[in-house]
Amino acid sequence: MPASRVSLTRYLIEQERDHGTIPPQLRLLLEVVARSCKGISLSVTKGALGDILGATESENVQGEVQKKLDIIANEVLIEANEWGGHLAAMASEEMDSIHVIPNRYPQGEYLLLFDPLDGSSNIDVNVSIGTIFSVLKKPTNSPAVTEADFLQAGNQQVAAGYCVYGPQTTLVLTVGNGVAMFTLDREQGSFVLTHENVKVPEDTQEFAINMSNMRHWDTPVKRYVDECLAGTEGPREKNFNMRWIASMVADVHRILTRGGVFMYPWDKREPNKPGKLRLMYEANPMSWLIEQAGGAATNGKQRILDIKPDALHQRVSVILGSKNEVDRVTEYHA
Ligand code: AHM
Ligand code: MG
Repeated sequence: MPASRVSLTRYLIEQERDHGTIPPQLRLLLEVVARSCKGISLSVTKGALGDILGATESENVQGEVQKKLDIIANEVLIEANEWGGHLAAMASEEMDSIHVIPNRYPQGEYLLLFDPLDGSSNIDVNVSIGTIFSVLKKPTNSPAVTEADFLQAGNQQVAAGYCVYGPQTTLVLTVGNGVAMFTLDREQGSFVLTHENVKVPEDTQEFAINMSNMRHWDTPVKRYVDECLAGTEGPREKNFNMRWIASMVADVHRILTRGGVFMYPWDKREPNKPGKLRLMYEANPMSWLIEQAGGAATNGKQRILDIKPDALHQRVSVILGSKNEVDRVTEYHA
């Protein structure tokens, strides 16, 4: 912990002062996202007492049944971000199409994308979940916003982060100048800077993948995991540990904290889809955070941040984390 407590607001102001990376509209945006996450965190902690558990009868654009909390979190983010004048439009994993800021409010220059509640299968079982967000700039000055404005590669992000709702509520942020972590002080109601210059170790002995899909994987992923499982007797000559939380936020948070490699690769269950995870709401923000912490992120063939999206809800294969392991899995794909 730094000697004096640095709030999120102070961090953002000092970043702007020192590096010029957070103009006032972007600061407002990040503070509003953080405030939304505080609200979502409160709902999460209420659990069965707050009527937030269980599923709804609706499905999202990907055909997944929406949980109550998916919808609540989505609404919290939309309502909080609509009126401030910092955004032109929003896009969410839980909405079919983009949400343009209504005419009654001023329109700003930023685009906000989010997975309002990541790790939905963990809500009802009281396991860590989170909110993931990504910020782009609207590419044109025209007042009309279209879906095409969102279709920018991840290397164009101006801010990205997530908030993990676990034993602690932690907000993790990059604006392109390293990664900072803020822990929610519940008594004060504020996010306090608790880690700066987060670094992912280049090497690791821990991997994260849903092993139940093993029979559907492609050869390079199978080879990599087989070699990890062979331990000291195999070509890697060391033992590996495995973790799979099924909340990307929680798996990525562990990797940012102590290293590791996370994989949700393409597999043969749905061969026409490039993967399960979404490029714009999950892979891009997480990849930028990981790279900003010295790690790497690819889809097996190319850097995720260089993928030019051709659809808002596009999916992608994801391999991210400790650099030397990501490089190895990527080489196996060559
Ligand atoms: P969600 O955004 O609907 O929660 O889905 C994404 C989640 C990721 O957080 C996690 O890595 C993955 O889905 C887990 O999938 P699986 O249940 O196939 O292991
Ligand atoms: Mg998700």
